[in-house]
Amino acid sequence: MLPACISPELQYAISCEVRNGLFCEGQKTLSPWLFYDEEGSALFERITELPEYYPTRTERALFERHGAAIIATAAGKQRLSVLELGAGTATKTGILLEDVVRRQGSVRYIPVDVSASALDEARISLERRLPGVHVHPMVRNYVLDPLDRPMVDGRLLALYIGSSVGNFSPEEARAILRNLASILRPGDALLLGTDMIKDEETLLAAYNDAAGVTAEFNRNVLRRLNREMGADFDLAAFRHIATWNPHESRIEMHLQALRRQAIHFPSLGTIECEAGETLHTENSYKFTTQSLRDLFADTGFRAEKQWRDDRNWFSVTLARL
Ligand code: AVI
Repeated sequence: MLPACISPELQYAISCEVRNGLFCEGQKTLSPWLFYDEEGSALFERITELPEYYPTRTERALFERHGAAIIATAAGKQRLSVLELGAGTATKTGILLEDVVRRQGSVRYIPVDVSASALDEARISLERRLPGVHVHPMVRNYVLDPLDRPMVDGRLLALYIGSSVGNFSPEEARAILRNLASILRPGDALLLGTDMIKDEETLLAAYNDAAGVTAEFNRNVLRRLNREMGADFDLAAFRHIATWNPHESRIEMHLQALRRQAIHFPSLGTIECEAGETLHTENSYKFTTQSLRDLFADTGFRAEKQWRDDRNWFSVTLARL
């Protein structure tokens, strides 16, 4: 099959990922951002509705219950603008933005994402759904590129929710928060959503759902490489694995080869996979009170207030410099 028509920049980024991650000695890896093509994003939306996948609904319930208090704490007596890292379709954010609009009549909302099309969708849908929300998208790879402080009056509230920070290594997570800290001023705040360590059974079930949606989400990365790189992965020859790594405090997702096979990439060459060998596709770090404290301390933030659900499964923390 011929590679699909995608932008040269995206083609190059995917090609670099594949060359570094699959054409290498040792553990083969693929970065989790590769999951989120159109189909992968739709599959992720389905994951968030699964009975086993508690993070999204737990965080949403925290926003529904404590949104007004979160916004009041962030704003103090000042006007608030809201910036969000990795905004995607910004569904849960709507709850907090409504709280800001209730308080001050309107709000400037700056979603930051690599995908201009996802940002455009978020802008159209939010401005239609929530009068008073004025969306000013910033197209940026917030992991690699320095952020710019947007022009705002009053305080800036930076949202990094959904435990998105958990998909980065502790070093990368620190680099992201330091990048964010560089554009914040005294009085501004960060609201960080993090999934907490809990019993292994609950953690494993969330990434091994009975309906097999997470398995489909995981395997979709191979479908994407077939379509966009012209590779010839046989999806049926890989099985989804999600395990809990207690030493690293993370769920690991892998795709395990069911038989020995060769995969051909027209522009890069051929890789071999042994039977049983895995491609490591995602880490999802889970936090403790202490590891969260360390993350803030290492990046110059001070936690001011935290909201958790009754089971202590998820936390949202408001922190300032
Ligand atoms: C987006 N991210 C926080 C999700 C997570 O839980 O790490 C991605 C995901 N992977 C499998 N299921 C959901």
